[in-house]
Amino acid sequence: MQIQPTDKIWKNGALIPWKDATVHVLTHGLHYGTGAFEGIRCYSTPKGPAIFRLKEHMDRLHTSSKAINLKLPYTAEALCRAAKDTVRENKLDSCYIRPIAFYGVSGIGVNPLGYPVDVFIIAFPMGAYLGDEGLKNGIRIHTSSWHRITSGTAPATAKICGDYLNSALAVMEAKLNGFEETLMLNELHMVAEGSGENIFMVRKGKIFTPPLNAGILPGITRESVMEIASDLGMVVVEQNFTRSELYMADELFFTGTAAEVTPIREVDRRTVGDGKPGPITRQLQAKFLDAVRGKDPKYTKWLDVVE
Ligand code: PPE
Repeated sequence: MQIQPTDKIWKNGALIPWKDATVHVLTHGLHYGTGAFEGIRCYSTPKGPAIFRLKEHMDRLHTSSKAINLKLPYTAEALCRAAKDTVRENKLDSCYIRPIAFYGVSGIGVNPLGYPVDVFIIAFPMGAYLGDEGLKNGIRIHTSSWHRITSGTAPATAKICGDYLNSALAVMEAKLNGFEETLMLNELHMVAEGSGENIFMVRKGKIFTPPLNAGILPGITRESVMEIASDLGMVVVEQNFTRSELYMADELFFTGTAAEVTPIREVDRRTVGDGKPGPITRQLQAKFLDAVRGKDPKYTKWLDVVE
């Protein structure tokens, strides 16, 4: 995905020019994936630009960092302020925000304990992650031959840079095979998640999504959609399910900050439902998009206005 540069990037407490936001080639995080990151969206709302569930994202950055023994030198509150400063400074109305923290430069070797930590926050405009067409009419996916990383190998429930080699392998495989996204199973052959999205399945009016112990990222969009669904009186069950159950689904959709609520219209060359986004997917997508754009008073609690 191409991005449009903005003016400033937040680095270790200061806003610096976009072109100066570089790292040394000996950065530990580059060699060994020892970093944690976030993906956050800021939406244009009637009250101006507002960041969706900012505190939850910065809290997750802390949780992810803890999993790799990385001590973040900034509190979640300080990082929230920094994210808002970055959006304001770049005069962005709606954008994607990418905070990243990683072990920096000291020596060489796998052990990063004692290394300095660098923190950056980048903000830039972003449209529909899986395309406008995908958001509207649904995408085609397949089941990856790569399993989702297991919790016995790496912290699967944390957003760690190195974990994304797994996602990158899986999404490249999908693209090379002509699909728009991938779906990974875990080592127990249970459905886990996409390369950067959580998955939901609808069958006979009930909604299912894998539990955290399937080895998935605890998605903030996932949690928001679960809350919206329950507010609408829908039943959402966190339960493991198999690949073959996907073929019996009435509806499937992905959730994620970047992907928002993206319907899935085909899985492993099998049409989902009648091949069009189903009624539950459409209703949840509409409610979610209203919530993030500040159009539903019930969910303005999730918005942090950039004054
Ligand atoms: N699973 C994975 C593996 C994942 O990376 C994401 C976010 C999610 C689930 C959904 O989590 P949440 O955003 O909190 O609802 N993926 C981010 C990165 C995408 C990228 O291209 O980089 C995102 O959506 O921002």
